[in-house]
Amino acid sequence: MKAQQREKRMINTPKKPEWAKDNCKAFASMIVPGVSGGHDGNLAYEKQSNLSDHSSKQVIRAKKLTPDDYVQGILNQDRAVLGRAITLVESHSARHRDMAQQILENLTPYTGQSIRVGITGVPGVGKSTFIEALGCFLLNKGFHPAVLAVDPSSSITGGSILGDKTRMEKLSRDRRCFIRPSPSSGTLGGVAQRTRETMMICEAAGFDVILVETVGVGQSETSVRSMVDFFLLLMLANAGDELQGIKKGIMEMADALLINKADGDNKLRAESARNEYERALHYLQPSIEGWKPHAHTCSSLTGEGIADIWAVIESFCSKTKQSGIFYKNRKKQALNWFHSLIEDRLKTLFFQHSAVKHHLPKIEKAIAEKNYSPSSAASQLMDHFLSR
Ligand SMILES: Nc1nc2c(ncn2[C@@H]2O[C@H](COP(=O)(O)OP(=O)(O)O)[C@@H](O)[C@H]2O)c(=O)[nH]1
Ligand SMILES: [Mg+2]
Repeated sequence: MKAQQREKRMINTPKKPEWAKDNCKAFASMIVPGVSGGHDGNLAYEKQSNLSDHSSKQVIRAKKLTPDDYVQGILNQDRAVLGRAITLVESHSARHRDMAQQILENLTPYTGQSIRVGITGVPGVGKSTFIEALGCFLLNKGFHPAVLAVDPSSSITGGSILGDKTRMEKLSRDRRCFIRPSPSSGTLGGVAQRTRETMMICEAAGFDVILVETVGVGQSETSVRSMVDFFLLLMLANAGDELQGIKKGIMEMADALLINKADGDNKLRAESARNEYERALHYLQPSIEGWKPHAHTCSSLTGEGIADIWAVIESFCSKTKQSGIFYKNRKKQALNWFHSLIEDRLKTLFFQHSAVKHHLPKIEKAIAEKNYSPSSAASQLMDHFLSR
């Protein structure tokens, strides 16, 4: 009876899960009593013999893992620990984040050995199909690819890469490959940060090619560019003018252009588009010092051109490693990441400050009504922040 009352109370009391963001109020479900054991990345299903019957029924009890357990599990390529470590990285709970930081800190010496490739292009260009083709090619060559995504819109779409798993059928079934959907909520900065951390964990677990797909349209290209060695832009032959317009800025970030769907009737068109893009590239500033981007064609459906584009990526790596640019870029990326983390944290600290929260609405109103100049308003708010 007592247990029933407790259960009823739990069901009727809305509860915000620990991993949720502070400002999140609404939840579609409530916490209901479940099996014993916690949530925070607990692994290890401890088998317990059933007391009363002879069936092989097992009670699943989660065992808490220490940061050391996580580190060892990841280094031992234990996929269950890997998945749980990533869940920890993606959590919004301060306790989980602290633990994740500790794990990442210990894993740092084991990271950085992979080739990091970013893949971008408009929706429908064939990114996921291309990743399936390239991933299978890499598996055959003895690599262990991991596929990640940066998709700030996935809180709306529900994690696009999951839907994409149908396009990555072979890869998602292969145990040598690891596919992780984008973290399901947060700002672009937050999503990108978690993807970076997930990338580090994957590297420590022995994945040697990390393929990062940009899913959201817009700024995710810039964040993916800033976390990969090689940035590949997939394009279509015969794309409309307005599409090419959008692409100019992104074209400047790319280390290679790849006209996809060069098959069947489209093959000739793809070839002439390649020539056109090759001319356009001539006028653009290369993104990486000492590397001249070129346009290529491929068919992710037939696999034609996949080996060639991998050869381009390998040649990029060997050339830039030889010149030292590869390592210089990695260092630059790490420093930029560090600075953007500091900026993010300061910003959060500022806007969460009680005096700032108190004065902000009045000051904003005064600016809107032109009673106050934005610069003196900013100074005043800063004084409030620093005074306490
Ligand atoms: N003919 C042809 N179709 C392709 C090729 N690559 C992708 N597609 C098709 O294009 C559509 C969109 O592909 P998808 O990989 O989901 O694109 P994404 O949105 O960029 O990830 C699908 O119907 C694919 O089958 C290709 O190389 N050739
Ligand atoms: Mg896709």
